[in-house]
Amino acid sequence: MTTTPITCPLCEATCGLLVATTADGSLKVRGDKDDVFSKGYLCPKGAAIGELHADPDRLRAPMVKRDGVHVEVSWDEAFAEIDARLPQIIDKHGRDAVGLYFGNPSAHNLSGSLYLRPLVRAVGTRNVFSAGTVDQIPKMFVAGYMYGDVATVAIPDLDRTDHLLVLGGNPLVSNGSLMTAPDMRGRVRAIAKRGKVVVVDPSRTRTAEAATEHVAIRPGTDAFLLLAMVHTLFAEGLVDLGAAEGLVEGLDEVRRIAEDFPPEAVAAQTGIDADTIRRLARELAGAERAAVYGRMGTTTQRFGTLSSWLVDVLNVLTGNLDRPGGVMFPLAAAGQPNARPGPRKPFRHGRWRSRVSDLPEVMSELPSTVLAEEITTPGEGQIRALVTVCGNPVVSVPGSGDLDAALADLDFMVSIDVYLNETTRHADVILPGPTPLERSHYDVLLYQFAVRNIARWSPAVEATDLPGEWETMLRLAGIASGLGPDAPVAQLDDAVAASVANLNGAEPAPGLRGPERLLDILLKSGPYDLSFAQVEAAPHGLDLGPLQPRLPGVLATASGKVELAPEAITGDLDRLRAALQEEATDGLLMIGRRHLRSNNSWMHNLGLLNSGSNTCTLHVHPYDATRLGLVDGSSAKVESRVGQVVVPVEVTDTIREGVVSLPHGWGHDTAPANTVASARPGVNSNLIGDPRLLDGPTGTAVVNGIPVTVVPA
Ligand SMILES: Nc1nc2c(c(=O)[nH]1)N[C@H]1C(S)=C(S)[C@@H](COP(=O)(O)OP(=O)(O)OC[C@H]3O[C@@H](n4cnc5c(=O)[nH]c(N)nc54)[C@H](O)[C@@H]3O)O[C@H]1N2
Ligand SMILES: Nc1nc2c(c(=O)[nH]1)N[C@H]1C(S)=C(S)[C@@H](COP(=O)(O)OP(=O)(O)OC[C@H]3O[C@@H](n4cnc5c(=O)[nH]c(N)nc54)[C@H](O)[C@@H]3O)O[C@H]1N2
Ligand code: SF4
Ligand SMILES: [Mo]
Repeated sequence: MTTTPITCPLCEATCGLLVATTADGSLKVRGDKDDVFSKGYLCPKGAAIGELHADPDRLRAPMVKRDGVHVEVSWDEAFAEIDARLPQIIDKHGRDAVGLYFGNPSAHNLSGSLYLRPLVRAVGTRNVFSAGTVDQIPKMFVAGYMYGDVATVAIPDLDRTDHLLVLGGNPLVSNGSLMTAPDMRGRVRAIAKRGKVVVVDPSRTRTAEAATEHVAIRPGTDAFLLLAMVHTLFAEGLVDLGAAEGLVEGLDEVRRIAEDFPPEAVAAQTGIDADTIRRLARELAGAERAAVYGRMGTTTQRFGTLSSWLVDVLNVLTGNLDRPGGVMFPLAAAGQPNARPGPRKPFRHGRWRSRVSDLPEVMSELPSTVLAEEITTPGEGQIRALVTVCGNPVVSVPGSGDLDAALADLDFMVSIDVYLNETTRHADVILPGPTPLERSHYDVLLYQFAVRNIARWSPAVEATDLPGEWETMLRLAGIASGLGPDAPVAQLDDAVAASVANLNGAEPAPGLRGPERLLDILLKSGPYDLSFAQVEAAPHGLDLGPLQPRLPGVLATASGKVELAPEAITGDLDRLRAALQEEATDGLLMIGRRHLRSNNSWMHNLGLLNSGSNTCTLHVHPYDATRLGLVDGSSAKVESRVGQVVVPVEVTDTIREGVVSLPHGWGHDTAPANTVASARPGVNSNLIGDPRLLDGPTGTAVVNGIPVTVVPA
């Protein structure tokens, strides 16, 4: 039996696992107690990594669609097919005729995090989309304008804080996001024991249960609550910038903005009484070390940017920015833009706009909700071919019905993906990659958001015939660059390595290739002067210590200061002020939820996970159930502006009155190849997700707070 320590690539927690392989090929997975970060923790998904590896429905050869049916072909045939069809679309219609969508697992994949950029560059299109615009973009937009770089996100210093205020996050189930930390349960409980954990959420989640206080807010109203807290801090003389004193621009403007939002003015909209709001503000200011943290419920809602901004404003006003136990800026060992020496260009957005709906680019991406219309609306710049990488937009993006139909209209589609699913069924060519046990790993992206500074590389546990996804991306990039299907991968890779070496000013060790060579360059040019050889020699990881203060050097704004009131953000306040005048209606708002044993849309094909309480049901409060004539276990029809679904009802007082919740990532009835998932398919919540409901500044989709009607089915 051999035992290999690996990093779990299934979520942002980056747990260390021990994978034991016996002579007969069977696998055992447990948490790695020696791991410097996770210390033995794992969740049910990590435990199912062996089942994922062995899933018989997983693609193990390229597929080409012939007469409407996907058949296995050789790699050369697959690339020949792409070369016969993609370049001619580019020649005839230009590079913007190719759309590119990359999904969540690309950020959890060493090939994806290092070789996606060369692919994007080779395709050369402005029509780039990702799961980020149904996720975290407002947080990164705010980081970009406040601190100068989208990756300069202030992370709660979980292990030293005494007071954690969580808005719209459920880390006990999600295992944390933009806050990389294994064992959230343990970490959150430890804070609750030594201080306070307050969870603001329309649903009494597992995190809320573990907290010292739960505040059941009305969906979409966090910006009101947070502004009223800011108002209280100024009104009661509680503002104290601490370490950020002298480094902050725009304090007076924030004070002026908050004047219009006394707690009494927002109580009705938020559903939180004025005394509670004042107390939350006082307790936050009074805590020795406190951190405010917002996630999906604050980013994918109608005021995603304003809410995300106000989270950081509160951290600044209470002196918690950049102090131990507050929110801090991690210093990753590799690839962190804000650790690069020399002047860096401040972030800006809107350098181009989407063709049909005129929405701005953010981080060189357009909102995924416009992908369908960009495919179906004729004219110059229409998308005629699509490349998806690790993405399932047909399930993940609001307006799924239209997108599903639009993909069928494309002239050509290629997917780098490991399943024949709701999205890839439209692909003319599918190119699969190795399983998490068949590839090496290093979390280049996630360590930039970790609550401790960590470096850890892990090798493949098993050999495979499949090419690495970096090789596939390079071959695709070669075709898009007009080099044909047979350009030698080694040469393409040398060119990428040379440009990364040039940009970062470090030379890789001889003999390395692929992701490890790039990683070596990034580690050598990084702040700890590490090398690939050093991380290779530390199978349980290198602990680089707790987060350290990084102001002011971490900033890249034009002023060199923290910009507390950037116009790109405050420009959305008129929309917020108008919303404050809206009459509260008794209409229902739908929000999402995650289950411990789901992972967005793609792990429902594992029997260990798709079972028991992991169900696609509509949570309805008992009061609403009675009002609407719904009983537990019955079926309800949920309808929005764009569509309807029929779903089983689960009556529960964990959800606030006036709110219903439906998990996303289901609706596998159109993916029969995945036998487990399609037998227990659930419904696709994004069939009722409205592609026109967007955050103002960023165009990020609203998946939390969708107006719906619910009736017995
Ligand atoms: N209504 C609603 N919608 C949501 C959300 C919500 O909360 N509510 N959440 C949003 C969020 S936060 C996210 S991140 C998105 C996710 O949206 P996506 O990233 O589009 O979807 P995933 O479900 O993560 O699907 C990942 C795809 O990658 C494939 N895959 C898995 N592993 C690999 C691999 O190793 N290599 C390759 N090449 N492919 C792989 C899977 O087969 C699947 O097709 O969904 C968003 N959509
Ligand atoms: N088990 C599991 N883990 C996952 C995933 C998964 O699908 N399953 N997905 C991964 C991904 S891609 C991501 S991005 C992360 C997301 O990580 P989280 O953001 O922690 O996860 P969510 O469950 O979406 O939490 C959002 C919370 O916001 C609440 N909410 C909804 N509307 C509002 C609102 O208007 N205001 C407030 N204050 N709260 C609101 C919801 O009730 C919910 O509890 O999880 C990751 N981890
Ligand atoms: S918490 Fe995330 S990283 Fe840890 S075992 Fe579970 S899926 Fe893997
Ligand atoms: Mo996500």
